[in-house]
Amino acid sequence: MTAQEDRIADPWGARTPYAAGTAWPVRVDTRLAPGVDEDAVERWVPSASLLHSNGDAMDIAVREGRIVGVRGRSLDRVNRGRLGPKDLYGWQANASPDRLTRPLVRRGGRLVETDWDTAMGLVAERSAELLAERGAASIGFYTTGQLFLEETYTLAVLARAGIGTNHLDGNTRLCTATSAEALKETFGCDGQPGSYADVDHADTIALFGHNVAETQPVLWMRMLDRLEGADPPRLLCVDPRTTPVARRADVHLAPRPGTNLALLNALLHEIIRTGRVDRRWVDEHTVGFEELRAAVADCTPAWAAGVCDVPAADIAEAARLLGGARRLLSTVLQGFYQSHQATAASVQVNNLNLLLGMIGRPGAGVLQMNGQPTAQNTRECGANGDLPGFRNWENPEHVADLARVWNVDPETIPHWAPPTPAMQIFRYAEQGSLRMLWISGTNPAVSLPELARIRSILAQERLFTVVQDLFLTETAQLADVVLPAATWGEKTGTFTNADRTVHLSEQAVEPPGEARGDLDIFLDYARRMDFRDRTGGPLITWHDPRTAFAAWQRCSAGRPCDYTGLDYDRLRAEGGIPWPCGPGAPDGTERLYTNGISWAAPEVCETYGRDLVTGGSVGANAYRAMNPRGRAVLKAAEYLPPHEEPSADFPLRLTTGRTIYHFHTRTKTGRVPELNAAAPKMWVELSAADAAEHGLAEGELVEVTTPRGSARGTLRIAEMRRGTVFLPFHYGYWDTPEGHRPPAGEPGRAANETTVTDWDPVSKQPLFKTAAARVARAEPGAGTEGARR
Ligand SMILES: Nc1nc2c(c(=O)[nH]1)N[C@H]1C(S)=C(S)[C@@H](COP(=O)(O)OP(=O)(O)OC[C@H]3O[C@@H](n4cnc5c(=O)[nH]c(N)nc54)[C@H](O)[C@@H]3O)O[C@H]1N2
Ligand SMILES: Nc1nc2c(c(=O)[nH]1)N[C@H]1C(S)=C(S)[C@@H](COP(=O)(O)OP(=O)(O)OC[C@H]3O[C@@H](n4cnc5c(=O)[nH]c(N)nc54)[C@H](O)[C@@H]3O)O[C@H]1N2
Ligand SMILES: [Mo]
Repeated sequence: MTAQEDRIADPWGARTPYAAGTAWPVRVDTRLAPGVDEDAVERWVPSASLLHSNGDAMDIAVREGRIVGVRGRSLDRVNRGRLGPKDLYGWQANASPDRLTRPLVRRGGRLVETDWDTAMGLVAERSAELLAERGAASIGFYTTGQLFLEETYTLAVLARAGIGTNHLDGNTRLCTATSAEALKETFGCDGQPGSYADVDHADTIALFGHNVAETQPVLWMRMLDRLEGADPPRLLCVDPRTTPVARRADVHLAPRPGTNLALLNALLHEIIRTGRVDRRWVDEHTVGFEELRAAVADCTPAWAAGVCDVPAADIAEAARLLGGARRLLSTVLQGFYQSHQATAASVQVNNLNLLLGMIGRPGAGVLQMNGQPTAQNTRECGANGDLPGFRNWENPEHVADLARVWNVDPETIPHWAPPTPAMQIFRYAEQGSLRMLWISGTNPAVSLPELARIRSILAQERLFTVVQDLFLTETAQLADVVLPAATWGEKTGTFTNADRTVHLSEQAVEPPGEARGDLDIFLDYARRMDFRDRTGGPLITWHDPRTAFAAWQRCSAGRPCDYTGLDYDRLRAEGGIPWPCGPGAPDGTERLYTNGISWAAPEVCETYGRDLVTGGSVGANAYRAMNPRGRAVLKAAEYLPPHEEPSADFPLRLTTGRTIYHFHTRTKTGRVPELNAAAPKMWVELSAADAAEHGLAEGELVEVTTPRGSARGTLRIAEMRRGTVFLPFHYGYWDTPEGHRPPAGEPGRAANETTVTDWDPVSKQPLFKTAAARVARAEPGAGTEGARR
């Protein structure tokens, strides 16, 4: 492409069609600042995108100490040179004039600038006081799926073995907790079975609650290129909205939000009834078939049609499409993960592929997708729900092994209960047992459900809040200490995408002002706290990205996510490499389970599992009895209706999600002119029929209300199922006069003013995709919508 092609208007660019089983052609996408051409670039620095989970590899263009653009890396296995709109334009956010450049501390109710020593001194002092007076459980850490592996691992070590708190979780709990949990329930262990290369071979691709066109546009380019080549795959889309994916699908099922499990149970029923099960494969590699068969015996398409409001004939057709596949690639994302039976429904997608024997060979795989760029690292480093290296907190030998790696007493590492999930950490803060919360790389004052509650928790006097961010976000405005962080392009580290591909991202330019890399900040804290191991040496022995990476390699050695065969030089030269990469797999591993199931045996599994309906633990003994040989577990679950069903007062079903142009709370994309202009204002989506019934017209200011609160936006009439209202969750308040909340006494615009404090019982992921709501024309004049931008 030419450097300045308009990829806002044409997000996926030109097609490069290819046939099944052939290599995806290269297409190099470039974007440079106006007036800069490739010859004027002084250095190209290897990196990958930090604005979604796809891991699009790119080189950062540098001139005169500034980032002046990006170019896709043609050799990389993930993108072969392609970039999406956020990749192409997003780098401009780094140079925003309102980056934080100095630490801030709250004095007399106001945040004022200070130096690093004062700010970090305060954080360390407060930590030490709380440790002495109230113990480790009074301190919590809420981190992200957007830091580098080296940073996340360091945080996990200092929180779990330094402070000794169980209260460490990521915003990955909002994001891919269900991905991890669904993989653990089925395969005994986290780790993506499939590979993006499966797109090259699949004859059927099924997307479950996954708007890949907008959320991993480069992966969608790969699918589009297959669709336009010889032997195109057939496409199934399950989404209540007519997304770009739905438009290209051979079969589009648009279920009522929150009924995924009923639909999947019916698909499984049909697969079994029509004799499509690969019995040899199932007998050899799985346990639980008879239980699953019994559980779905009554789940006919006619039954599911009533629950999901999808024609029974369409369900039967989808089952035929899936059952007739020879190479089926299934993907799952937030339409499933952010629902009340999230894990139960996502596990049924695993079951679908397992019943058909569609795992571990080219084109036959499951992608329980990640969302954030480094969510995989948050999980594998033990900052989100598990111990580092996919160790099982319920298995004393795994805890002892981790204690050996860290040279600490096993009792130092909290393992009396599962690591505390984020929603529970906020509950402890609300109740007052948690007195310090260190938030890094996430903006909960916009992204958590029920924002009025979250704001009141964060604003409490008794809670000492530390926020580590690039900008003065809604959350930072409620903090006691704000630490200015360096980000992508300004620091070095590695991260791992949704198909286990590890990329190196190197420092290209200096961070603004006094901003410091997250690793530096954590290491500074560890030094001040003087954390020690069992023999009196420093707990944290590393001092920079390379040595942190080496420490993680020791922790990952022999584990499913083995990184021992990787190093920075190799990643720089070769581009992305998928783990495990170590003895036995020196060049990395394209897909897992090519030789049967490997990490489900009772001694090695990451979890003994949970009941999919209640979330209750299975326990070691029951697991051993059920799965002594370590096969994949076919777990069944009964459908239950969403907790908040429509009523006379709230007749619509509310669901929320994303647009291609913005990333989350827009701290980066809202500061990029092209991306911001593409979607500058909060909006509300309704079907034409619902809009007409309410007497509402396109472009009107409307208000969506649930029992929690209201959000306002401009009405967009969209193709979607009747009775559903959709809100993008990107719009908070940082660019409004109020800064962090709606104007006093008035409705806000953030989707999460309306969402509910509730979660999936198994993965503990909050429900952003099911609630009951009503819509009305907004009173003129009021509200933050329309303010400034
Ligand atoms: N442009 C862009 N890309 C991103 C991000 C971003 O903010 N912007 N964020 C990244 C992150 S962290 C994540 S987690 C991913 C998320 O990526 P996706 O999961 O693809 O995105 P969402 O829009 O949250 O939800 C996907 C779809 O679920 C549908 N849906 C809603 N309710 C239901 C339901 O009950 N059942 C079914 N089957 N579908 C339902 C919605 O209509 C929506 O189209 O995107 C990543 N990529
Ligand atoms: N209603 C609704 N709510 C949702 C969702 C939904 O679909 N609907 N999706 C959920 C999902 S899947 C996700 S992932 C979350 C995302 O929610 P958040 O994590 O709150 O969203 P972000 O805007 O990505 O926040 C990341 C913050 O980290 C900062 N940051 C970026 N890079 C760095 C860095 O290198 N270092 C540091 N220290 N800070 C950095 C950014 O400026 C930003 O403030 O939202 C969840 N909330
Ligand atoms: Mo996410």
